[in-house]
Formats: sequence, structure tokens, C-alpha cells
Amino acid sequence: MTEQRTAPSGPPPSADDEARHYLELYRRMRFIRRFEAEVQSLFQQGLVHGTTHLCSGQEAGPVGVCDVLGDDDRVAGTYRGHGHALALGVDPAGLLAELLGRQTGVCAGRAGSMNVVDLEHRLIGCFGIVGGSIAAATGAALALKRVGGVAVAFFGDGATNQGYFHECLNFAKVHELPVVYVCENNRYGEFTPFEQVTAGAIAARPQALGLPTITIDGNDVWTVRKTAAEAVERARGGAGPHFVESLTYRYVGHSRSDPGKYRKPGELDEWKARDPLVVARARLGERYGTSAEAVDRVDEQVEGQIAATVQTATEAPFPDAGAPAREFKP
Ligand SMILES: Cc1ncc(C[n+]2csc(CCOP(=O)(O)OP(=O)(O)O)c2C)c(N)n1
Ligand SMILES: [Mg+2]
Repeated sequence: MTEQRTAPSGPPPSADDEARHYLELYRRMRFIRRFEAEVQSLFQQGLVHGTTHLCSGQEAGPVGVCDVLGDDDRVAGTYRGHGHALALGVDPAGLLAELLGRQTGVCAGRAGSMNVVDLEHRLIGCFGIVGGSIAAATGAALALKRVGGVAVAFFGDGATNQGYFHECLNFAKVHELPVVYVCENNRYGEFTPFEQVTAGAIAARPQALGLPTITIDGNDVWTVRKTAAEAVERARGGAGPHFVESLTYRYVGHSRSDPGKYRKPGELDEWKARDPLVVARARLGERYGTSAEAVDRVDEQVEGQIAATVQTATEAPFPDAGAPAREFKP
């Protein structure tokens, strides 16, 4: 099920094309949601090695952004990176096998959940170091400026307080690098509300450096996709770095051992009412007349894909001690 996703080109889509396209984006979000539910379950069975950070609730960001990228573009994700990888078309069975430490994993079982790399799908890495993706994407953009392409960095609100956030944005602006910084502001860094550790608005920081900056509803895949398309195309056209603050929320704890007790009463329910899947279901009906049954059929299709993914990954062999890790072509 490995696929290479590329940005659409050619004549503008008809309403039917657009409806099909957004139903497909819904499918991708639904797939990520279900994939992570399986990860959680396998984790609880003791089958996932290392830790996991789920992006459940944040799916519209990766899906909307990655949908507008072309073959030459590159992405750096985070330890909360299953959505980043799947949205780029990384083979789900290979990703799950990676979490299970199997030889068929996308990094031959050596990277685990937090550090997945899949250059064939434009993923230059998921980074366990908070904000590591910012530096990696900025470096990639330096190279892409010569050969063509745009780099995208996904990172959290907490990462904006790292020193290299400021260094990289400054460097990217001085050199007008083709990079789009996507801050997934899910309101918390581990157990701390971002306001408690962040002076001023996050968006004020890139703005002060002269980066075109926008704060958006990160749970609405239409908004995310449109914003990303504009930022990526401008960066591709030589307009330098761009910054998107995507407001979203994670439904589960920071990682495996966090029950999320720091949330304000009612907060989780408020965000669930604006769930990316709920928003997309409603919008598909309102905008294109897509029936609830048609969306249900997609959900069923996803269940089949998930079952096949879990079966393939759980049946995969563990690496032999001497077996080589996967090699990527430079
Ligand atoms: C350089 C560094 N400092 C601290 C940590 C420990 N740590 C892991 S995740 C995290 C919170 C990051 O929050 P945010 O950037 O908002 O991302 P989110 O987890 O919310 O997606 C911290 C402090 C780390 N991994 N790397
Ligand atoms: Mg955060």
C-alpha cells in the first residue's frame, strides 16, 4: 500500500472532483485516527517498543499540509509523528512494524515510534528532540534553494521556546529559504499550558523577523490545506520562509504515562465538538451533498485497511542480530 503522494496539477477541479478529493482527505484523517487507536491497544499489550506520542485530534494538520506537497519537497516531523508519516504516504504496515521493532519496519525496526525516517516518501525524519524538526527542515531548505523544492517543519508550541527556533527562523529569513514552519499549537507542552511558559503570542515571533505569518483553525482540513497551498507556493516562488500557527488539540496524554489531569474541566469535550473528523463530515454534506452513508462506507473501508495493516505488521519477523538496517539512496 506504499504510495507517493504528489500535489495535484492541471485544470482546476470540478465540484465533483473537489468532493472526491476532500472525501479522500477525510479517509486519510480517519485512517490516522484508527491507526493510532491500534497503536494504543498494541502498546497496552506490551508489543510496542519504546514509548508513543499520539496525534489523535490533530490529524487535519498533517493531512492538509502534506496534501499540497510535490515530489521535490521534504518534511521534518516530530515524535508525535505518525500522522506526519502517514499523510506523506509512508506504508502503514511498515510504520506499524517499525513501532513493533520488526525487520519490515520503515527503518528495519531500529527507530521505533519517535525517530522514523522515510526518504522515499520525503520524510527526512521525525525528531525526539523538541524543535529538532525546525533545524532539519531549515537545513533541507538551504539545499533545496539550489535544487528546487520546499521544506516543511512540523513542531509544537513548546518548541517555540527553544533557542534554535529563533536561530533557524532568523537564518531562513536572512537567506530567504524555501521553508514553511508549521507550529501545531495543541495548547500544551507535556503537562504545561503554553501560556505559562511563553511570553506573548507565538505568531508575534516570526512576525518580528518578517516572516509572513498566519494563525488558523488547525482542525479544519479545508482551512489547513488552503493556507498550506498558499504558503508553499509562495515559498516555492522565492518569497522566503512562511509561518503557520495551526490551533489544535491532542485528545490523549502527552505520552504513555500521562492521564491528562491538568486539563481544564470541559476542555476536552469542547475540542471534541470541533473534532477534525466531525468538522469534515459536516462540511462534506453541506458543501458537496456527500451523504452520511458515503462517509460511513469510507469508515468501513478504513476498518479493512487497518485490519490488514495490523495483521501484516504483527506477523512480521523480528530482525536478526546481524541483519542490516535499511539503506536509503542518497
Ligand atoms: C530539547 C528537548 N527538551 C525537552 C524534551 C522533553 N520533552 C519532550 S516533549 C516535550 C513537550 C513539547 O511540547 P510541544 O513542543 O508543544 O509539542 P507537543 O508534544 O505538544 O506536540 C518536552 C519538554 C525533549 N524531548 N527535547
Ligand atoms: Mg504542544
